[in-house]
Amino acid sequence: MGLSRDEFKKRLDELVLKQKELLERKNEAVLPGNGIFERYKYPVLTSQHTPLDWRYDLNYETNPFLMERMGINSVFNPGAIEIDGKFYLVCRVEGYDRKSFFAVAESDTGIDGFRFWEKPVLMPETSEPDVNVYDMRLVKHEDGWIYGLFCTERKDPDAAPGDTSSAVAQCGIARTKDLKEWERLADLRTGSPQQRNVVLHPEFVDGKYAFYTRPQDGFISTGSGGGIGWGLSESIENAVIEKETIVDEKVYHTIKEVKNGQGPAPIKTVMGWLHIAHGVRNTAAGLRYVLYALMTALDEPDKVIYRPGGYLLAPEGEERVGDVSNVVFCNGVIARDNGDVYLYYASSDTRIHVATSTVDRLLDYVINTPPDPFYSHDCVRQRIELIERNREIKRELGL
Ligand code: M1P
Repeated sequence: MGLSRDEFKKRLDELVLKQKELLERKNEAVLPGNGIFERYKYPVLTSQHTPLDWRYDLNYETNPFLMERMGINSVFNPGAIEIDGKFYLVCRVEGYDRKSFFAVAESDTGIDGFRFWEKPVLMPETSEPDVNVYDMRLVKHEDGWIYGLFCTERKDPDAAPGDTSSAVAQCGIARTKDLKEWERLADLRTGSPQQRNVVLHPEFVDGKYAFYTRPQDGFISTGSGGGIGWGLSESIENAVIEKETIVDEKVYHTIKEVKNGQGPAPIKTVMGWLHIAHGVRNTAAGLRYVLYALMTALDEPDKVIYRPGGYLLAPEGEERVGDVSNVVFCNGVIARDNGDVYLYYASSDTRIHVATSTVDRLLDYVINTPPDPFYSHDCVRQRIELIERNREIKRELGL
């Protein structure tokens, strides 16, 4: 029973060749784009980019059909960081068994050529094992460490008998110097029953560690909580937020009417802290996740100074479809010293894409995009003003 040794070798060669083609595929910007950012033709990482030896038993004796023994379902929601000119993504990788874990992939270009390191990250645990971990936000903090904040999920101890899906989400914290050795710290403690989308601010504020949070009552629903929160902690080893305030709340009949959450750590610019966040609205087809931007004051990172209306990036084409369709989610961005910005976003909880822009373009977007007027009538007025301003320009341009 099983393949002959020759057939086994032939099948293995085919698998290796197919993956080589995928890994070496060059990416290209989709032009002309919208001027704010460029999307790219191909995702930068998918489940098929994971090494074959993570999925196949390559031993003829124990796997004579050369079957995929332990499949990878999806690769998404990566934290991102640049170290010595290289692009690193700490991806959320989900096995066929539904468990997520972290794995590092690196690239020289940031738009293609991402390769996973030999093994995924074996994240140390606290005394209370994580059932699932996901969505790491990487932050180079001014204290000298690289922090990875992520969601740690455990079964809800108060779940009713027979309820095998209720979970409690909290913020796990780990730190590293090289993305290889990780020191796990105590989970963040706040007054909220649940936390997701917690992000460490890169600088001390009033001499304390500062966190963007997302207080929520339930696992999925934010209930009376919600909004991007903010809190300070004396310590990072045993981080506790005594007082949580809301920086950016969810708002009726907007792209963030159901919930929202901070994306990656904000980018420091001359004009303020530039934030990418996600907003969630309800539809008959379920929740729709889009990305939006805002800016907070340099000296008060919890005070919003620009709030462009509407979304920055929404799912398009194949991005719309996946395990959790109609979702884009971003928890990783790289802003280089030359002002180039690489925004890593996942589509439909399935695969990772990149969009490129610059700090200058994003500043222009955040500062000059009109805020959401919240009423249809005012939205029309806003658009008519644009049309009228364009009338003369169009004449000059001969349009
Ligand atoms: O499925 C969409 C996203 O749902 C959650 O985000 P939020 O807490 O804002 O609802 C997260 O589980 C995220 O990983 C996921 O992409």
